[in-house]
Amino acid sequence: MPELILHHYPLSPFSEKLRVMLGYADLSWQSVITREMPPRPLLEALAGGYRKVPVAQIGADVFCDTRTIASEIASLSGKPELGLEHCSAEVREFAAAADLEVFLACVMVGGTSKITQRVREAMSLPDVLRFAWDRIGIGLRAKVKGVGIRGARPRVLRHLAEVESRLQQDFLFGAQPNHADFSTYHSLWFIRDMGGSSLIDAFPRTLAWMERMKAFGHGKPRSVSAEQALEIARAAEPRAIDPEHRQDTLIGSKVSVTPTDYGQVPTVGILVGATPERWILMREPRDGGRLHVHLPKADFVLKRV
Ligand SMILES: N[C@@H](CCC(=O)N[C@@H](CS)C(=O)NCC(=O)O)C(=O)O
Repeated sequence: MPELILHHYPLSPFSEKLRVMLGYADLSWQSVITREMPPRPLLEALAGGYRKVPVAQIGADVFCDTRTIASEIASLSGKPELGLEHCSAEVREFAAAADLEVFLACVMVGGTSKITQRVREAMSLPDVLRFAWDRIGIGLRAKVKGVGIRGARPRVLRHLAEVESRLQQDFLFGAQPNHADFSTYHSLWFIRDMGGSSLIDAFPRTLAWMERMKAFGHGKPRSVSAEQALEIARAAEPRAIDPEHRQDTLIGSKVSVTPTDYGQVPTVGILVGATPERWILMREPRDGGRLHVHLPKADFVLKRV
């Protein structure tokens, strides 16, 4: 089985969600550092338009969105609790709020001078300006408006109070972590570890849980270039799709799949699979090869092209 390749960048909270998950899963993986904003031509060749990060790849199968990637990590590691499809409705609801509303609130709360300094260190001055312009554009075009600047801090504090009261055991839903712990961790990591915020200091159980999460580390990453990752995809065949996942009436049609919340850039391809949780599109990048791109159904819309 080829290793999972993660396309990510250091400051990205959703990438941290998966890096820590890979640590918990104790997996070896390959790491491709991508830019903080488009253009990312080699990643675009793989994911076909999908503009968010992280993206993962196993051979010629490309996985968009941390929910889809987490299911792959769950199967690779034999830890089903990492895949949302194996979690209860309560866990799924908690993770969904943490990954969207709380994340957007934390990004607003996290806009500290320390974050600005980190962004400045990671990029040249022209790129800092492009980055700011890019994120303003994402915000203006977003379909979810979140809680707004004034509502952000109270929303984060309400979330922290909920997390604190949940932590009667070592993890949010019991003695072992599940997907929701990782969904909750990454935004708090962003404001505390990246942004230097002291907001969490008033929540001792949450602080101790963050340390437990951090202690999982990042697994065993090995750096590869984006070119090598693309070559690995070109040299591989996408994995076979179960006949029961080839029953959708649109199988064989050209479709687009687009996020409905923010970063609404479509991925276009031939629909070759549909599971209860995901769409699978076949794409043939210009320079050869055949890829299967897996995108979640939740918070994405599929249209016939
Ligand atoms: N629902 C997505 C959210 C991913 C997301 O919002 N990622 C941020 C970075 S942490 C992003 O893509 N920002 C724009 C960019 O990097 O171009 C997931 O679970 O993967």
